[in-house]
Formats: sequence, C-alpha cells, structure tokens
Amino acid sequence: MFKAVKKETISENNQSIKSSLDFDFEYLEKKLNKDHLDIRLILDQVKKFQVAVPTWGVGTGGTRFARFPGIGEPQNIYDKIEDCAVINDLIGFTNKVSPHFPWDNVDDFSELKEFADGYGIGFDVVNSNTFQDPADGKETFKYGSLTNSSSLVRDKAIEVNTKSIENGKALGSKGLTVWIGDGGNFPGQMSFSKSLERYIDSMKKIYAYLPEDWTVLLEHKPYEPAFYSTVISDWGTSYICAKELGDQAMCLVDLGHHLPNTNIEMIVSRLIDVNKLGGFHFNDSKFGDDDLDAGSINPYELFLIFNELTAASQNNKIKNIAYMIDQSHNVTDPIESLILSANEIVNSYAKSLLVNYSLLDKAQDNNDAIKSMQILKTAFNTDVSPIVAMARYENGNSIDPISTYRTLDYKKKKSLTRKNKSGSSSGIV
Ligand code: PSV
Ligand code: MN
Repeated sequence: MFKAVKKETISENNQSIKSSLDFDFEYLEKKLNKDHLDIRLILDQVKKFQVAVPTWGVGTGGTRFARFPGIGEPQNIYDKIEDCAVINDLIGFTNKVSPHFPWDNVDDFSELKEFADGYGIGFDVVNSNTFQDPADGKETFKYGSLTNSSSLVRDKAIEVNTKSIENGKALGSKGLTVWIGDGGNFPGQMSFSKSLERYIDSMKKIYAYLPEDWTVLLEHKPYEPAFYSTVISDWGTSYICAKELGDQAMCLVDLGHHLPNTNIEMIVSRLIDVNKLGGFHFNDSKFGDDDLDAGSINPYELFLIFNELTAASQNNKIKNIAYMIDQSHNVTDPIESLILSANEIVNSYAKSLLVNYSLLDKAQDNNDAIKSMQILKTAFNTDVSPIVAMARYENGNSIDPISTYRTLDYKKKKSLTRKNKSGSSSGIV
C-alpha cells in the first residue's frame, strides 16, 4: 500500500516521545485501576474507533462574505483523497471519506476507487447536493429541489440523488445522506403542508432506488439558507419522514443543526429509542451552524452525546452508526483542524467508556442527582489523552500528529504543483 506519510517519519517522531507517553499511560492505568477499570480493554475499543472525513472539509471553507484559501489547496477529488490519506496516516482513526456529489464527480469512479484503495482510504456515506444548481440543466433549485412545486425540478433533484447512489455503489459506499436547503424566506411563500408532502413523495422515489444493503440518512436543519421556514427543520420532522419511508431510512444528527441551547444528547437518546439514529455530522458551534471544529467550544456536550451512545451500545440498542465530520475550516489548515477534531471525537468516546452505567443506574433510581452528575463529571474530567495517543501509536500512527505533520511541510510542498485560483470567492461549505 502507498503511504502519504512515510512510516519512518512517523516512527522517528514517535521515538523521542514514547517514554513520556509510557509514563503518562502507566500513571493513568494505576488511577483507573483504583476504579476497577482495565485500561487495556478501553484501549482495545479506542483502537477500533473510526470517523469519516468529509471530502469538502479538506479545502478551506468560507462564509457568505469571503473565502481566504490557504496554500496548496486540493484542486480536485484526487488531491482531497491525498490530504485525507495524510490525516489517516497520522492518526489512523479516519480510514474513510464521505464524498459529496456533484462536487466530487469524476469520469471514472473505478479509477478513483483504485486510487483511494492505494492509500488505504475507503468511502463512507455519500452526500447529494441539490442546494446548488445542477451544472448541466435548465432546471434551477432556487425555489427548492425535492420539494419544488415543479415536477420537472423535483425529477432533476431526484436524479442528482440516484446518480449519487450510482457513484457510491462504484466506490463501495453503503449509504446516502440527503440534506436539502429547501424552505422559504417569507410567511406564505410556500405551503408547509404541500412541501412536506412533495418531499416525502420525492424521497420515496429515491428510497425505491436504494440498494437493499444501503441506508438513506435524512439530515435536518432549522434554518439557512432559508431564514423563515425550512422543510426538514428538526428531528421530529426527520423522524416522521424516515418512519414513512421504511426501515432503510434513518435520521442523521448534525451537531450544528439545532437552535441554541437545544439538548442534543436527549435527541440522540430519543432517536435511539425509536430505532432511527443512523449517523452524525460532528462539528461544534457557538451560535448556529457555525461548522467549527468538533469539541472546540463545548466538549462536555460532545462527551454527553457519546455517553448516550455508549450506554445504548452496552445495552445492544445501536449498531452501524455512521460517524462523520462536517466542518468548515476558514482560518486553519484544514488538515490540522481535522486531525484535532477526529482526536476530540475519539477522546469523548474514550471518556464515555469510563462511565460505570450500573452505578449510574442505581444513583438515578435513588434520585441521587449529585452522585449521578459526579459519575459523568469524573469520566469527563479524566484526561484520557494517553489512551488515545497510545491507540494511535499501537495502530502504527503518530503519538503527536500535529507536530509530525508540521515536520512534513506538506502544504508548502504541495503548493508547487497545486495552484490556487487567484482572488477570494465567497461560499459556505
Ligand atoms: C448543511 O449545512 C450541511 O450540514 C449538509 O450536511 C451539507 O451536505 C454540508 O453541510 C455541506 O454543505
Ligand atoms: Mn451536515
């Protein structure tokens, strides 16, 4: 297999800090032992954790106002795969990417798959884009896609989705995420009722096209690009539609797609209970759909989400949840942001593995609010970074991925061949 980062570079960098990691790991092992926690069992689970990187996340994002590209920006899906391979070679937790169509369209998908295979990169759930106009046609999605009042436009939007499924099949994917920007800016602009009916009708056609072993993930979002009403605005609407479509339809929770102060971990629990939690888009936010780096603003919330997931998984209530990142990196090198975000996600997962759920059950049954809260806080406050670093090391990756990455001078070298288009364009991704 081809390596984006040489094995020797990783081991050279690891060599000088391995004894320090051993020291921290042994200290944590003793600490966890006191609570009858076996650090090796936790490490084994952490070593298996995977979260997919969005292909659109390795390019610099932007806002409605401007985009400031960095140097050596990926110019096409092949460059994006290379950047994702750098991330995965350094951390090992991201061996799949989640592509977006038509952004990542190529003429020959088997060639693309072969290229990615060569780097040890696979393809997770694919995404369809009907929030921008299709490049080829007369139809416009300006007034909606799957919910448009024109059946011609709806058919075009359905076609974007069925083509995405075809592309995904060629790439070895097993799922499609559908997020639409459809909605209205004015009261009265559209019928809430008819647009939802049209959504379900269009989705039924996409669902009928789905291979048997595929899942379709419905992604909700309260506002933006529509600022008065959005057709699939919340998890309740998403659930109603997934239920109507059938067992292969599940709900996807993008952490940024909730109004401020929403209890997202409770939504996660509800979707688990109704058997409709299918996947995540991880990111963080302060105000709205900010698409900031996972765990950078509210790491406790991320932990509480994993707390629900781990509790449910220990009770065999969930399987095959698609974990994906969905972020926009406006001021950082996206590779560094994605390295840290994936690690934050793994970190939260590792912390949730420290929670003693039978003790928590008892405390809850005894109405002991303080004890219950303390059980969660103790896990959250434990520094599990030696476990996550050891997982990376034992998987053959970097103990300190950011400093290893910086020794590569990767983007500077890439800038010799990857030429950015001049000027700065706007655009949210
Ligand atoms: C929309 O805000 C979203 O979260 C959807 O997942 C899109 O596919 C993605 O961002 C990229 O625009
Ligand atoms: Mn998303």
